[in-house]
Amino acid sequence: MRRLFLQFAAASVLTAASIVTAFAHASLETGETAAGSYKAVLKIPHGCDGKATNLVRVEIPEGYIGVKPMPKAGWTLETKKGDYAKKYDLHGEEVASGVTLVTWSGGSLPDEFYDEFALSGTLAGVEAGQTLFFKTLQQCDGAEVAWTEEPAEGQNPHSLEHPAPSLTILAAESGGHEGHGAAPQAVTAGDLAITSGWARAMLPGQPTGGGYLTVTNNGQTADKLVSAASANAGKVEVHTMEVVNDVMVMRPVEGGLDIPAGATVELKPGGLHLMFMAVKEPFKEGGSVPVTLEFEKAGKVDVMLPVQAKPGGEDHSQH
Ligand SMILES: [Cu+2]
Repeated sequence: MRRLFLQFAAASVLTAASIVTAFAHASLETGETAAGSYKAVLKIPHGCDGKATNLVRVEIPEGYIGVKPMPKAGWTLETKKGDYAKKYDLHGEEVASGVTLVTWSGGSLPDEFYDEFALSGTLAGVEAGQTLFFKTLQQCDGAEVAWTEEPAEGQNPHSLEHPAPSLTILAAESGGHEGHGAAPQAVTAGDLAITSGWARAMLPGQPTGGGYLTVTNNGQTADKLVSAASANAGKVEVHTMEVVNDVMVMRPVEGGLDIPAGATVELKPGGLHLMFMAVKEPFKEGGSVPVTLEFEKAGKVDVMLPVQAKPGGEDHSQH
């Protein structure tokens, strides 16, 4: 079989560059986690324009509750408390307010050293795929850096000059969600019928996986698959794949996938597919993956994709 050369060489170079950039920005040591207790370790990699850092202030994002900062020798620690935007349940107790701003000041962190500033707390009321931004102000003698930029919808966060340290919420550990070798199921929603769904079994350590299904529109009006989500993946995208000059190119479908009136749209290996990203537990043969599809007209539709091991298909190991 002829090997297709994937367009990943360029992607790998980009990744290497992003890693270098990431070290130069204020960032969180752990940038991905599931809801529950979370220790935020903020890394300050350098001073401001060569000057020593003497103040670090962090805005606590909504959804990170019961926050306690860790004192640091040589630094004065101050917290500001306030009301959260909503009420949370923390170990059976209702929590409506807490620490919203933390400041470490009066220390001196030379430009040539890095240091860490830690918080402990609980991520509550957050959803898989959501990103929390820990806006940070870094002050030095007469200079400052505000790490407060958030990427706009669809913008590459690596293109920002001073991105806010960010945390992506992952799906909780699966357990009880997986069926046992469930047969493919047909689901109807309005004029749509969803059939032949399955997800490909993944290799241990593989972070991304593929899912397939067929959507038939039995109605008189066009619909559109606008998004997909799964409790078993941090993010789900609809991808197209085509071979251009012997190069296999995979990319997200822009603006939703059209399901024309009377048409059948197949997501199948080697073509359109669901791409599961930030998968915590690789899909195992015999299990099943819950997916919520959102259509413009038919609304949200829940489907279960049985996990099957089949040869071939697109290579998801690299992105
Ligand atoms: Cu893909």
